[in-house]
Amino acid sequence: MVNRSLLKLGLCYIPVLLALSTNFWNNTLISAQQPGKSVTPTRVIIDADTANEIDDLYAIARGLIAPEFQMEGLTSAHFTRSTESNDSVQKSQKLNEQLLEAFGLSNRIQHPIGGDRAMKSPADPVDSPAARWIIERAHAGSSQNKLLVIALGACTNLASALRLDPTIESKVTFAFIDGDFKDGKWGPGIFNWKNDIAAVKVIFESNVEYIHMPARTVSVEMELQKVDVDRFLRGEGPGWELLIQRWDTFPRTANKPKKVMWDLALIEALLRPELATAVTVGAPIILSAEHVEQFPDNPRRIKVFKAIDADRMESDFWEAVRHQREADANDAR
Ligand SMILES: [Ca+2]
Repeated sequence: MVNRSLLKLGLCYIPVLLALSTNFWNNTLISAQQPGKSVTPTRVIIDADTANEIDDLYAIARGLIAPEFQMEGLTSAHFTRSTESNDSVQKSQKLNEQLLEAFGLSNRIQHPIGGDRAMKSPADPVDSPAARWIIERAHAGSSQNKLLVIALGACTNLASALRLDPTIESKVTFAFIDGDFKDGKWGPGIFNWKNDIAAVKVIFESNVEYIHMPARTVSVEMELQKVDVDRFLRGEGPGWELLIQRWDTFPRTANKPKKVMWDLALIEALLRPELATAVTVGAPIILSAEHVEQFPDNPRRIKVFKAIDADRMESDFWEAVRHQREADANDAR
């Protein structure tokens, strides 16, 4: 029963507040520094390889209930390294559709399917409804009202959108999770990074405003406990039940008492910058999926989270769920 209060939140924020946003990062920092002050919700598309793991669903749900986000889309990503068509994106798409349906949001949040393969090279975009939707929503804004696109899987759709229409560059902020950053040095990623290294190169070598969450040494600290999942989500409606079901039935998490919620750490860091430590550094030179060259003086500057407060992020997640539950209860009265 999230939909009614989400609708209400959406209506509260309609264009009255347009003037404020300069870019996503400054806007969010302003909100962090001035608690309680109303800020423009950021226009957001979440792009997720939802079927690959279970953390995507928890991250997406956190985004869906965030009044700071005006959700403009939930797009699907593939999760193989293949540059040949494969059905992994369809699995993510199916789960995205189930999740939106369970939260009663299917008719309100666009959910176009993403590319069905990795880019063959940085010059070869994979065209898809998701990439086209990113382009369309980017042009609905401006450099003063950017679209934030958050990649929780391979960043094929983001990079392809940028390649298909380079004029979106000043109108979007991209965020992505995987490739590592430890003790001031970049390293290769574990999964998303390798699933489309050409797409990573496109973004790192562009001038798009970019925020990076390292997985191997940073978001790995973000965990949820199954006992909390059962305690706080059971009986709270089909959307939340789907999250429990996913934990219970996914082979790598079934019967596990806790789970690293990689992707949730990125959503939390974007929503609550005070819970993460970000630095602006030179982008590395990406030589291959396995090798990067350090380039601290690279004029291409990007923001990277070098640490997170995982305990407070976990608390924030449950607080947001509780707040949503109360909003739903008020709507039901
Ligand atoms: Ca993911």
